[in-house]
Amino acid sequence: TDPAAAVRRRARAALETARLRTLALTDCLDDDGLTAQHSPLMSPLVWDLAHIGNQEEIWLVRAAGGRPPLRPDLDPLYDAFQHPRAERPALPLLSPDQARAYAAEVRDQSLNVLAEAPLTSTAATTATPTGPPTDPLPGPLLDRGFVFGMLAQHEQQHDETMLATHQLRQGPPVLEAPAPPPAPADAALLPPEVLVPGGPFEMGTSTDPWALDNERPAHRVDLPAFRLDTTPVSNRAYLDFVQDGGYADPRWWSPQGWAHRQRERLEAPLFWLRDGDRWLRRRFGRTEPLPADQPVVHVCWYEADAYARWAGRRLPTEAEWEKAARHDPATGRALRHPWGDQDPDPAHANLGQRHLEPAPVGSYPDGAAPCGARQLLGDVWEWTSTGFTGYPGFTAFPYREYSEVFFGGDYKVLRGGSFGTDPVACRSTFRNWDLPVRRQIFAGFRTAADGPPERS
Ligand code: AVJ
Ligand code: FE
Repeated sequence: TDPAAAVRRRARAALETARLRTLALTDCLDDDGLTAQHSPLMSPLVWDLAHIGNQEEIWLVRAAGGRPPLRPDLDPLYDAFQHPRAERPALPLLSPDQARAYAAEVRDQSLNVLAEAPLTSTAATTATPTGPPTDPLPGPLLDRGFVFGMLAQHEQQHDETMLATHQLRQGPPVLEAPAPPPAPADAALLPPEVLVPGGPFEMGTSTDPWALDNERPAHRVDLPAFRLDTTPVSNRAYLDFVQDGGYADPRWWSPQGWAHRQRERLEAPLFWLRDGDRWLRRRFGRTEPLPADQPVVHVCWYEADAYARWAGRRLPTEAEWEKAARHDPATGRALRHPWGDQDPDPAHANLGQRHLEPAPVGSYPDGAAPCGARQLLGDVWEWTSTGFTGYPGFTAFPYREYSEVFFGGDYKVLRGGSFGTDPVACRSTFRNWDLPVRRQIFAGFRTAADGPPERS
């Protein structure tokens, strides 16, 4: 078997899967729905669509493929750093039909690059100097198909952002998906927390060919024992916090969190509605009873942090989360996914927008980690206590604006992916980040506590 052929097959499938999803998320609205701004936090969907094409042109067609530019005039319009989201509707953007045609034209070129590019390079992908986007870096970009994986992940990340835009949008539902399966019989019997014994583990990766720069390099981290919730915090548990007056008691909140709660008058997660003594939620255009056994979603970091303090616990650090999700004490190895190195399938995790909501807590026994924790991947992104920074030895690749410009700790790390995250953009090393006030992402959390002291 030819390893380059296998890379080409995987790359083509990942690009095609992403494009089908992009089109499904945009073809379901008319031109007004695509050009409107549904929230000041989000771009018009037609911006995401053309930006997906433009990034693919810049990195795949030009930088990796060495092909001439198609539409260099579009670069400034679709540069996320030149125009804040709130200002994007006023730009002279491509129309929906023009954006679709542009993305399709770029994709034709990409498939030519994929067919012709040499993919067998063994060049190290970890430590490559970063240049401006005009610098061609075809060797490292093409190594084991990295650039194809990078663009498939980029498109899927924007698809998840577009899904969040759909959730913010007012109006009748346009998205459909079957409900997730009910919780397995043992969900109610699970211990509330698992113990992760102290000791070193391998954090990050130097070998995963499609891992992004901020996941690199692999490094040893030694952690004391800790305890971690077996599952994400449920709506039922979170409602206890709400009904116990958690939003009215500054004892549970960090000073910044309390100031934010006051300023924004937060009373409950985003999209929750009180109806007498019942709680409802809005979900993709429908209003429905709050499902008590699903993970809470649409909470900001400050809310997660306050809940944890109320519960007498804390958020896990990013390193704790990754150790729980990867470390196999039987072998000492770091796994790619909690269940092992196999690609995710529907029995492992709620990923890929197969459902439009999280599955009940305790679901997916086949996806459990060696420590016994469930649903570490999929369902909801999980806030950690850690500010986003580079690992020791971090090198930006291929551009500083993917992650390096967000380092410094203002952004909090989220782990694990949501029901709206595609498997290509989800693994136990994958790092997401957002500001501690953000609630429109599909984020929940689980809590942790210091473990029992080690016996020596
Ligand atoms: C990794 C999800 C924080 O959407 O802002 C997309 C991904 N970067 N285009 C974001 C991203 C550039 C990024 N997140
Ligand atoms: Fe982007």
